[in-house]
Amino acid sequence: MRLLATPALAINPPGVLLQARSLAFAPDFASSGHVFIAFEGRNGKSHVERYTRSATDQLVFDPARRRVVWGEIRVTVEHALGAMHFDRAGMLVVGIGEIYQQALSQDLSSPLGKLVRIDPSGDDFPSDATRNHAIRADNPHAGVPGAAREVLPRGLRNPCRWSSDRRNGDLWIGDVGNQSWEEITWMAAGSFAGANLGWPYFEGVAPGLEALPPGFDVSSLTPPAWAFPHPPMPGLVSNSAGCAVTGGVVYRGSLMRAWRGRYFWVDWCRGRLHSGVETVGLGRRVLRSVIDRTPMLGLPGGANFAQLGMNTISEDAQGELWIARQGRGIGKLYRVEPEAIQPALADASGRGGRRRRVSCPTAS
Ligand SMILES: [Ca+2]
Repeated sequence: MRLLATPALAINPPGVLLQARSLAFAPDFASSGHVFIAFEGRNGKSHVERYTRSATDQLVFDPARRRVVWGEIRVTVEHALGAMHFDRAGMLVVGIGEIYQQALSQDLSSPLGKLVRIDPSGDDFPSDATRNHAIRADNPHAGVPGAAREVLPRGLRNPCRWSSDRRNGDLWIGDVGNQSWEEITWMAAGSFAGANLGWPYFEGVAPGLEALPPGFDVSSLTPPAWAFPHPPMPGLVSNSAGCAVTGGVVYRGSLMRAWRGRYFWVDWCRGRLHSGVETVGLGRRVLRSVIDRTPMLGLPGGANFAQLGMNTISEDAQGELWIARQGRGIGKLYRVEPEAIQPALADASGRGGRRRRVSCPTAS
């Protein structure tokens, strides 16, 4: 593997802050050449845009062939657009954080604090130049008056990293908590539309920032499959798993057969890799046998990635695990291999001028 000297796409007009958040290749990329990019910038707002491969050079995208899919989404730097993936129906699903206004997570008229699902090939908002996408009729709020028709599950704080199990389509969401708990939620395919994950009424398994409304049916909420508390402040010196979850993936690769079917995630604050076994117990979807896998990674001197911002754990086409670490001069992409973790692609750092760091969770 080698890093090409010329970026496939540069979208950073002079003087405009941009911070890439996520990208997704169209399911029909081989024929369409479409790639979708979520980024923030332009007066503090975030955008999903589509770019198309150059007709003359297959290794680059043509900045002129740009289509705004959803623009001008008001977010904060910390809670912006997150992971973006296509679902099995070919719809684009994006995680969006709230903006320190907790009530928005429960407000169906807002896309913030939600996962949203859009059809980027159409336009159901012809009078809105910032919304150039269609809504599938099976979106759970497609016909709800006053609701943002894109909304899937609500009640999230900062779902910046989530994934879909390639084997069965189950959804796994890492939701970054506020001051005390991190949580991971597992929902079976087909069950997550319209679900409510509970923020700001709950933070992990603890009471959240807002009291439950009178008469609210707590049983209607989807509880986390796993939650872990932050370490005592200040410092990160306890055995806590961390303070800003970087949601992961269910391993379906072949390099580490014993790990198949386990859910792997990391934490932005402590930089440790964990795994858990998915199971259904007492009517709930939970993780059990949670193990800190960091010592097995064979890092020099037994080190981990503490404080180094592991902001993505994902999978490749073969289902193998990759971890990205952010930071100017230290940004790297790693592939997890048996008994070792090998730097696979060096220098994905901010060096080089225009490239910006890719960030996701922060401790805030
Ligand atoms: Ca439109």
